Amino acid sequence: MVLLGEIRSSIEEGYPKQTEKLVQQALSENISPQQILEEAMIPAMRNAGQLYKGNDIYIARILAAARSMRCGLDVLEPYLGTCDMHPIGKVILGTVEGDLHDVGKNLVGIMFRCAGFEVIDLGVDVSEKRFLKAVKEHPDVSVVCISSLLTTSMPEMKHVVKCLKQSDKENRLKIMVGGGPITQAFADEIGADVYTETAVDAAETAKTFFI
Ligand code: B12
Repeated sequence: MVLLGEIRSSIEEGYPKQTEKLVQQALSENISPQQILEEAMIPAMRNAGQLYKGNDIYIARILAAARSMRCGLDVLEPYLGTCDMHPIGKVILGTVEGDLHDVGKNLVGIMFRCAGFEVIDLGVDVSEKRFLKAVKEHPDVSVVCISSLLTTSMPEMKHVVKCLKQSDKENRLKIMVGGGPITQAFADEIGADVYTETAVDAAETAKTFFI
């Protein structure tokens, strides 16, 4: 579909305003939000990542791509699900300290909201103290999602999981981890409860905790 191709190029080339307009246009042409996300936006960000990895584009362009993705997601989010119902659970979400990547984390947040969860997004560069404080402030939280995109921030993820487990005397929390370098083996090693490769799978898996 031509319009989906245009959204893809607009994100890859880093045009936030144009992305916003094109996503709006796609919605008004009754293209489903899921299709826009899965067939245009996520592949665009993945492709921009490959180009960046191969030194084919500069950092300014990847930043513009991430900004365009954010703008597109802001338009799409209200259409992705109905969250008027009573939330099925409360989730705390953040990218670990030392790591500023937020595109994947934001997608995780959106997928959880669409699946009917209330999401408390702590943002990026989140220390273990902030995770612990948020868990304490929200005694009804049952899931903590931790994201890491850098191999250098993986030890911090391990630290956060350890601190959360130690503080969770009643065993009420499910700790979910994810991000580019994270694997099932690493999740097992650090004692996380769940690893999934994608944001969609993360939200779907979390729903099973409440059934
Ligand atoms: C965009 C980007 C940036 C942007 C970030 C903008 C932003 N607002 O996020 C900028 C330019 C700022 C940046 C900076 C850096 N980056 Co960078 N970046 C990327 C890039 C190209 C894309 C990441 C992305 O958005 N992917 C798209 C999203 C949708 O995918 P995702 O994040 O993986 O998320 C999916 C899943 O992993 C999962 N998921 C994510 N989180 C979670 C959490 C849970 C709980 C679950 C269940 C699932 C889940 O769901 C998502 C969707 O399904 C990647 C390359 C790549 N291919 O990943 C490099 C990459 C991550 N960056 C890298 C590096 C090295 C850096 C820098 C150190 C570069 C530098 N020298 O300055 C800095 C670090 C800054 C910092 N302290 O964090 C390396 C990391 C290598 C490594 N081994 O650690 C990568 C892999 C590029 C590379 N190959 O060299 N980066």
